[in-house]
Amino acid sequence: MDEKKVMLSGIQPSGELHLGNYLGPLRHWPEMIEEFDCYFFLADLHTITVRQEPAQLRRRVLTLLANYIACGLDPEKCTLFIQSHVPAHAQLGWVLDCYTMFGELSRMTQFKDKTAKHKDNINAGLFTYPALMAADILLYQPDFVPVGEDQKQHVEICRDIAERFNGLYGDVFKIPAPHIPKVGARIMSLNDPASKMSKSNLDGCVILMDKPEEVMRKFKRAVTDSDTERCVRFAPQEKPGVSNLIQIYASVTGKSFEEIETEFEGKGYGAFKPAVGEAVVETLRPIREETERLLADKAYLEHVYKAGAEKAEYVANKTLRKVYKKVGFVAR
Ligand code: ATP
Ligand code: LTN
Repeated sequence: MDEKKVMLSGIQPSGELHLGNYLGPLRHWPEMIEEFDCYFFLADLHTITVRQEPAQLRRRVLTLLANYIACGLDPEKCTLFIQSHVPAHAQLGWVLDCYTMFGELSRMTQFKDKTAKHKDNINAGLFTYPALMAADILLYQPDFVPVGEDQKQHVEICRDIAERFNGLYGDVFKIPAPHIPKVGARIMSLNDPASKMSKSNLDGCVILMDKPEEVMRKFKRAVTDSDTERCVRFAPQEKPGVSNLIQIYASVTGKSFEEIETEFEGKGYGAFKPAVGEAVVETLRPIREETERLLADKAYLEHVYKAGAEKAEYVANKTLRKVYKKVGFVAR
């Protein structure tokens, strides 16, 4: 019998992948596929909570899939799929809507942030999004859900929903734990270290597909701190800009904060910023090149997502059938 623990995560194809997405969750995924039974999906159903241009969404889904593979997610060793290809997500999503409380949804930080940003489109999907995310997770009975810090609240509400459902019907769902990396859990914007790196602030955001010149330009312009000592020291409260760069440098080189402080002792920010830029360029180069190669091979990408959907659907439907039976639906 296969005793491997199960792991699942997803990213929205709402824009191009950036360094925060990569250094936060994605970079750690390839090492997990050897050890766990892994499901990684493209959360396109979630993406339409914010208005999208259809042709661009289609393009982004394929780019994200190519990025996943280029980052080391071997489709032979894990299940890669597109959320909308597995109808069970929407089906369980509806059931869980009915076991999720208005009050708990109102407390979600992402809902508050997104409604502030998209005042002209505060739709019901944006509000009930955590119930769909709970369905995404619970269908596969995972032990862990690796995400960045900002998604922790959504994994917690997923646990609450699962416990509520299990409380009523017995042990239907495994209760999953969030898995948040120690370094890189929250990469901040390069031009505003007070807000997280995000697609919605492109200036301070390094895109995985950025050309080396572009990456270097962004790092050279990165906001550092206006303190007088101007030395490379990790102190997130006093020196948020430099500390963010240290986090990035530590993530891509594997060096500790102390080693980095020693390396740049007496050198100041002028030497540090391009060094971080160069390290990031070298990390991203093979990913960008492999993504471009894969995007030119549409037949292969199609093969990957079709095979992935089949594998995912088999597991998801098993859980969905159990849930339908528990709530009292008549089997077809
Ligand atoms: P947006 O930029 O629109 O806020 P996003 O960049 O947060 O979107 P998501 O699809 O919401 O993109 O996130 C994908 C994954 O990347 C999630 O697990 C999230 O926690 C993680 N993540 C996002 N931004 C960062 C960041 N700046 N640092 C670390 N992890 C991040
Ligand atoms: N909410 C996540 C994307 C997402 C997800 C999931 C992550 C949707 N469903 C299930 C982990 C597990 C986001 O916006 N980053």
